[in-house]
Amino acid sequence: MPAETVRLTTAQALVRFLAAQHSERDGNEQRLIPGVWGIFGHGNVAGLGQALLQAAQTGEADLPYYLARNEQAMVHAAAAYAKMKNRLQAFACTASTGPGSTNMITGAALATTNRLPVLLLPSDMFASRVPDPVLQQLEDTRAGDVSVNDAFRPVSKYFDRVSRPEQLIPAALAAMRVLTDPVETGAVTLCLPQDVQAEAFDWPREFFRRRVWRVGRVAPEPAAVERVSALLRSAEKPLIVAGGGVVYGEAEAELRAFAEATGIPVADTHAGKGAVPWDHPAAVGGLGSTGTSAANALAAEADVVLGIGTRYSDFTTASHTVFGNPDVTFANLNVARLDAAKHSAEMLLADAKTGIAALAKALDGWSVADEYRAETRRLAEEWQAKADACFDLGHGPLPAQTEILGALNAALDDSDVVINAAGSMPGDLQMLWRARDPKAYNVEYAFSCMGYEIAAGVGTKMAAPEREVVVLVGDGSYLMLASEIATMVSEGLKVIIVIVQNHGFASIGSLSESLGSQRFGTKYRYRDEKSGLLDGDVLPVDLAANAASFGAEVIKADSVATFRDAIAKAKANDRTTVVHVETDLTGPNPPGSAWWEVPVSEVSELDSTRAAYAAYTDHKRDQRHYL
Ligand SMILES: Cc1ncc(C[n+]2csc(CCOP(=O)(O)OP(=O)(O)O)c2C)c(N)n1
Ligand SMILES: [Mg+2]
Repeated sequence: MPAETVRLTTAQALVRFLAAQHSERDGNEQRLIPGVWGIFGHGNVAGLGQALLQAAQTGEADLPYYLARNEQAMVHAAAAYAKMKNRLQAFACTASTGPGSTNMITGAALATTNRLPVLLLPSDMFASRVPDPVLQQLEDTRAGDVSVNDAFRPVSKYFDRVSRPEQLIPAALAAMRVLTDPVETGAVTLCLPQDVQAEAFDWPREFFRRRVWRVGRVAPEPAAVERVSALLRSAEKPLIVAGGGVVYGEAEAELRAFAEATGIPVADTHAGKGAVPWDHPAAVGGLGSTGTSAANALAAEADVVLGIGTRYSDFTTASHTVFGNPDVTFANLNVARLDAAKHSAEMLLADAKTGIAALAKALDGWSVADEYRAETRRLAEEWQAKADACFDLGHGPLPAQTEILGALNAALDDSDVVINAAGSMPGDLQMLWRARDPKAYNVEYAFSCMGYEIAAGVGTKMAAPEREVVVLVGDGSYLMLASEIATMVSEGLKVIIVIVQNHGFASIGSLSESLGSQRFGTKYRYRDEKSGLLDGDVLPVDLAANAASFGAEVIKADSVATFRDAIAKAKANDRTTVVHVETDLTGPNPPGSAWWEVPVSEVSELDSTRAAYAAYTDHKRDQRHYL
């Protein structure tokens, strides 16, 4: 007997399907796709747009629609949401053909590099190829089936183009499989030609049944546990590197207990911050190029490094210089073989929670020497004294950024979330921010994308309405993508946005200076007639007025004291509040203790560049392959 069918358009079928998907881990079930972000154009207004309207009006599928102002921003909002939800939920994003869709590519790359699930639904050219070329069509002369959407391929963990309605069935199922796979997850792209979206088909009803995608937990192989625990037992100066996998795997309790029992110090990456509270006896803070002196000193001597849920980004390893012991060996606990195998490590393939529990059992009764515990504490306290000094510089006439960060950190509760992505703040935050809650620190630092911050505020507040959400955004990032403040206002999302105004790029400016490039092109200034360079007067750009124009309340501050007052007012407010604070573009920066490789010109007419090149070659000598 033929299976029972229902006649729907491809878009109506997709909406019904998405509303029926769930994820489950540790017995907790939730909607996998809680809603759809979008901006309509001719590519999706009549297809997916009609399907979403019909779902809302008839109640045949529950899939709320959210209107963004920029397609890149809506993907950032989706990624931030998934990050808050430990990758168990993912938003869909629909965009029109051409620019609407290509605007999502940066968001896709961010999601994929950060291993965060987002479902992208770019509209595509007519599958029929009768209207040809339509508005915004690429017209590749070498191939009839290429569209701008092919640019999604390298930035997507799964890519498909639904050229006939029934192709949606395998494509949609594959998309859900990849979204819910902690190893594979990232941006998942289903291209939807505009005619196919509106075309009807007799769908098997079974396609729309309630589905639960089991995320599960991968248990480690006993022999691998044996090998890794033997390696740790042999260590005198072991060090844990805690990455995002600890947070996404909800393994905080296991890691804290393991660190206490064994005394192995824990350094963290951006994605792992907060898994172990900053004042835990084993905590030594951020590792690498923007790490603390405590973590970097321990890394320099460590004989065994246990990476847990980390992808060992270039920042984390200080461009392969931070682990300095000639005999250092690695053991990596990770769900992904890609990461477990890094640095020629002994691999422990498991999720962080089950993996740490297995190691704790195997190492029961074993601990590092008391002297090593004492050394860890001494280094951590030494670092915290340096951080305290950064918070209290009395710098003037404008405050230093570190003082503003210190005041903010002190004013927030443990559960309040801070968001950032690019500029000088991620480095300062990795060194200085004191987090006690793994969800309280949302710094996107795989793609470090200017423009993530405000959009991420939207997604984070949607994911955690009970938490105070604070976006830290530089003036450069603000100028790139501030438009989602309008979305916050229209959705009634209370977010605090702190605009750190320093009239340029503090980050790339100080990097430029250290590389002998004299801060060239890193200030927002009028072009000076004499020099011909952008080093004239400060521009009259008024970001506070700009933020107010979106309907947010704005408070201005120009000192640590007025900033404290502004934050107190912002916390008491019940609507989106922007705190605009002026800081010194030139720091001072917190004390660094590691390198980051940025190549310097090998030949130059400039003395500053030649000096920087000499320093660069010195550092290059410390680089290791970890074989
Ligand atoms: C989309 C994007 N473009 C360029 C960069 C390179 N970049 C990194 S930081 C930075 C300047 C950031 O300026 P601002 O937001 O004012 O922060 P500040 O450096 O002043 O703290 C630039 C251009 C980037 N990370 N992302
Ligand atoms: Mg700036």
